Amino acid sequence: MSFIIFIDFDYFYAQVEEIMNPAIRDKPVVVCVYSGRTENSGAVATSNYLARSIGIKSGMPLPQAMKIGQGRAVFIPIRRDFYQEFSDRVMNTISTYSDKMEIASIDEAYIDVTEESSTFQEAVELGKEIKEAIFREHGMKASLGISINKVIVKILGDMAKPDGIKYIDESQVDGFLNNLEVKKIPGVGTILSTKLKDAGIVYIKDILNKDPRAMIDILGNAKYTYLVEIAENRYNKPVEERIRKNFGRYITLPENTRDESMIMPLVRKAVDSAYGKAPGIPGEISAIGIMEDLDIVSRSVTGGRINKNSAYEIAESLMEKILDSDQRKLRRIGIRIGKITTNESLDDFFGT
Ligand code: TTP
Ligand code: CA
Repeated sequence: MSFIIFIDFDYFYAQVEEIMNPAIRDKPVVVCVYSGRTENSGAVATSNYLARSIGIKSGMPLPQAMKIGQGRAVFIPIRRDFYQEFSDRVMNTISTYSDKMEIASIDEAYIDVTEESSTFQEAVELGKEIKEAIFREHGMKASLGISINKVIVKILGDMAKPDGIKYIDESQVDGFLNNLEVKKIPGVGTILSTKLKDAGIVYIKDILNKDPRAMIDILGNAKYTYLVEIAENRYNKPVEERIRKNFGRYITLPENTRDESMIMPLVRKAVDSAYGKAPGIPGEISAIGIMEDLDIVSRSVTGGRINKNSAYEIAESLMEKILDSDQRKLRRIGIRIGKITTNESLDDFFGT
């Protein structure tokens, strides 16, 4: 049994533009890809919900969008690198909640929080914390789905839009699947769902009552297997670690505290864990304190090769510096190590 959280940033490109320029927030915002052929040729990349409510949607030709939005909508040329950088920062915040993270696209990620939560309720609390953190630290609104597999969480995340959380625990999954339309499943587009409807299939469970050969004719082997696994609640494709490696470990304290007898053992535990993941000896170590209000404070040292024995002491003194410099209680602590020297790079250095 896994606890999985899916996070999808709402109307992502357009929301980044709103965050950078709050003055446009109350207007329809349209992010445009200009093709350059003529002045207004191109298409809508995405738009905020106000723009969508008046009919301006992704993929729409620009002249049409401009006609609808004339006089009130704001049209902004796309700036992909900027959105990517913004995304990296938000993903980085999310990555502090679990080592098992799959960045699925510029604005979608799955994290497996099974190890971080002893009950489903704790996974939900963690989801709420993540949602708060990405809003607080980046001003970004996101929608979350929380459940036991990647397909269900993605569907829940879509249902949670905008700016919401939806979750269902293991005991509710059967009921959820019973009422789940096949067209809601990721990977089932409009063309396929129309074909399935013609074959008498509206709900995912309908597939189980049909002749497999007829189904495979429509779906192909792979998609048929995929849909049957979902319908029978056997789907369990793991969250694949797809993220830039940073060899950090964050731990949530049992309660918000400044009590060093509670904090320091977890600092040492985080050091153990970070060193356990690293492929060599670090030249840099950082302690991170996530405060009761989710603000983040960090201290680090760089230099030489920091072996694990000295790392405990260094990490504790860094954490003390954080506590000395700040009056707030800590909610989570983290240790991050960097500038790793691997055995291979030492071999290079000595020319062996
Ligand atoms: P989506 O996840 O499809 O949509 P969204 O984030 O804009 O809106 P929401 O999740 O609230 O429904 O797309 C993610 C980003 O990908 C989107 O912000 C812009 C980009 N994109 C394009 O550039 N062209 C497109 O045709 C689509 C659909 C998205
Ligand atoms: Ca999105």
